Amino acid sequence: MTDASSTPAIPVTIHRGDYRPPEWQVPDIALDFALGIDETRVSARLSVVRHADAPAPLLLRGDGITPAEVRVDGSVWNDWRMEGGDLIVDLGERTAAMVEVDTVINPATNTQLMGLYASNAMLCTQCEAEGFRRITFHPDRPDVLSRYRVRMEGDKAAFPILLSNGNCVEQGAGEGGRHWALWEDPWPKPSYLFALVAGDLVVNRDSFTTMSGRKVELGIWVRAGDEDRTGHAMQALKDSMAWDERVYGREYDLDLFNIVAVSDFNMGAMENKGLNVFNTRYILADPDTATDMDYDGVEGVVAHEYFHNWSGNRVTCRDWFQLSLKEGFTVYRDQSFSADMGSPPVKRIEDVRLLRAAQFPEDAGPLAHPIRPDSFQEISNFYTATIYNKGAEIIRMMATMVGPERFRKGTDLYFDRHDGEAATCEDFVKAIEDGAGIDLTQFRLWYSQAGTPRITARIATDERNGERTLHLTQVVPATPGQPEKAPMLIPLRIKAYDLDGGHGVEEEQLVLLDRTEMAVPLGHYRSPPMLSLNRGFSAPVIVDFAREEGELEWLAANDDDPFARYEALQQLMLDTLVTAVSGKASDAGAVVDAIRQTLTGSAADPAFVAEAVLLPSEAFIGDQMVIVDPDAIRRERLALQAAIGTALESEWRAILGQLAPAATLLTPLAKGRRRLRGVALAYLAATGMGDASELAFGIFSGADGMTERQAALATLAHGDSKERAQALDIFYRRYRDNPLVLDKWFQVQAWSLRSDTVAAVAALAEHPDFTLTNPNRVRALYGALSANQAAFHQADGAGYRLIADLVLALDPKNPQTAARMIPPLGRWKRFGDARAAMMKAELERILAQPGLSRDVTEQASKSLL
Ligand code: 0A1
Ligand code: ZN
Repeated sequence: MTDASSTPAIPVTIHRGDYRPPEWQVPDIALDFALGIDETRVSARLSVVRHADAPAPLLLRGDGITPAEVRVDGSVWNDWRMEGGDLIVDLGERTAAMVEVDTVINPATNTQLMGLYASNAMLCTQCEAEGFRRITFHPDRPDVLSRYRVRMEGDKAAFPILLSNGNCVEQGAGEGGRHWALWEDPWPKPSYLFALVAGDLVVNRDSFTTMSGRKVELGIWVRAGDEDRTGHAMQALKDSMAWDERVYGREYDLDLFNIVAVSDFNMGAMENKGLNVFNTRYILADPDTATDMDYDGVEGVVAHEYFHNWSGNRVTCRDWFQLSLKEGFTVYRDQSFSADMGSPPVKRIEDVRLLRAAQFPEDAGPLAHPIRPDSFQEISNFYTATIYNKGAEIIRMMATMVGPERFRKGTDLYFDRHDGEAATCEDFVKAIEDGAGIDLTQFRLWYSQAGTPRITARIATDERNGERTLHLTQVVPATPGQPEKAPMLIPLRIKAYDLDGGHGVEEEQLVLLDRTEMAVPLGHYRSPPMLSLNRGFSAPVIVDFAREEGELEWLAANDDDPFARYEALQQLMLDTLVTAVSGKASDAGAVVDAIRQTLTGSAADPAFVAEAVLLPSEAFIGDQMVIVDPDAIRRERLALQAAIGTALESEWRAILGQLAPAATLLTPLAKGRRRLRGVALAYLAATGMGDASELAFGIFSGADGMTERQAALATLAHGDSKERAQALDIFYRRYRDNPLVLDKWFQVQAWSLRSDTVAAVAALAEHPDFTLTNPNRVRALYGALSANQAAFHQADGAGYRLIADLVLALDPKNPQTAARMIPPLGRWKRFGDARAAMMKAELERILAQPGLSRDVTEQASKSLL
């Protein structure tokens, strides 16, 4: 066996239109593992059945493995050959056969974290999307579904716990201190949902009784010492199970549900059938080490993976072009769940903020792709904000257009029709059409057209009679490979407020914008109506609307849709900032007044207030401009922050003067109050007031939990006080043995608004606690740097160089995580000629590296276009 990756020199492009049904199915598969950290022997028995009419060779995918022996129907078989990494077995005229292949793999040297790998002396698997082929030869495509029987054997001291999908049906002791277990999963599944875990783990056990009265045993498996930090994940799991029954009528279908937390993991978590594998950061939480945001992350990801049991596992994807079928729908489901568990408006604001931060730039850059892509080279590169988050918005729009009851009829029909199948996005849309009774012909364009639609709104007045008309236009921008676009169906929730007693409609309406230009009669208004547009962010679009003077202020204070209130205040801040950045005189007065109003608003939920008064991010300000000037944005944003800090000093001090809620209190109200305190501290610190560092240090030292501690540390990290150094040092010494908290220590320094952050990141990369082998650590340092606009775009190009160096160093170890660092370099068109030249030069330097992975090659070469 070799561990060489079978990456071809010239990446092959795979096209959605080339899909052909599999010629062979594998109804049953038995796997036998003789486990060892640096040598694991795998024997696979595949019962294969021909579906093609004529004889066809059996194509079994492989990546970095070689067959030790091939047997067919019990006899050694020589009619096979290798093609690239794949194994082609010639079965002659046979229509069915039992094919056995033995392989040997080395989990210890598997730094890609795909297939079977070692993490902290434990063995675990990651098979989505195409990792199963690194374990054994197999068609390894999601439309081949099999029943799995998994036997594993290993040293009992090293691997006391042996887990796989489904139920443990037998176990026993072997010779020489070894033991074994046999697991069976009754539900046919694609290979990407296979999982195995072996190691020294402890469990938090609980149970859940389903709506039909079946008792399900729940287990969360972690390393000894971590079990006390699994309570929140367990509660989230039980809440998710109950929610999916209540809201979607979906019941869990095995007697056992296990979750395992691993430290080295490329993504957030994985929905393997009955055995979810999680990044520790989405399982472990206690008030001393996790922020409120971390707690919410745990709850959301546990729900997401659990919901996949129906949207993903029971109904899976036909091919990887359909990835958004399971991901968009499941993100929509987890967003709805989290909204129900906390505050719906605040959750909506957070989701939209994420969409704008991660997906809009993707849709506007060289890597733009529709939620159902037409081609790819490496599927790992398509686990994107477009597939996930824009995908969720597409599902949300369907739900908005038909309402909750009809939407439920649609999803019921979808699950009924396709249970046990590998389905397509088209199958989902058809089920919603048929079940909910709606024509989605034009709406389907959301699946095929990339790019964020841009809407222009204008209100015209008929001077003779005071009739007002809303004129809407839409433009879907050109994206790579899609120069021309057709107009989309865009559902816009709108409401026009009448301040002056005309006869305007004051009810909310759902406008279905389905053409390039459209006129919507609003009725008669004596003075211009206050128009609330795209309420609740009903469509993932950009709206340009030249507003009347004072309109945004009015909406920020009075709109009855909280999202629209938030949006109005954000727009007011954006307008002020964009004016300032373009060198024109701007006035912070209106923003200050609107923030004051929001702070003192009577029924104000502190979590909502905290979100609403937060300034837009530097990146989002940049997104409003044709050519981004990161330094001017940094300067003007800090200036506005300081002005707001000074003008509302007593309000901020009053918020901080109140007692902080106990860190153990995790109610939405307590979380909201902590969030608002963090925002207040940041505003005060921005003023540079004499006591700001002391104040922050006081909060840092006095904090009884991580939310306040991290907020204070992050605030201090922006400055250069002696308290900054002290706090960083205290934090490091206290948490140096807790990897997840140490990630925060790296992260707050890379987030810093100081002018020496790039140099600081370069120095931190040499820190003894920094390592390229842990994706969380890499993201904490370098991911934070590329999210720090002015630092990443430092004028001398040092930020770009650092990221490119990282990509080159990481690619040979972990191409998937390396490739994820490239997209920020691909935004060169927006940052002016000097920066563009440097960014392109770094992309070219990456591409010049011999032996580059398919992952990085695809991202870097597309980023240059
Ligand atoms: N399906 C998972 C995401 C996931 C995808 C690929 C992975 O490989 C490293 C891991 C996880 C989800 O949506 O949660
Ligand atoms: Zn998912």
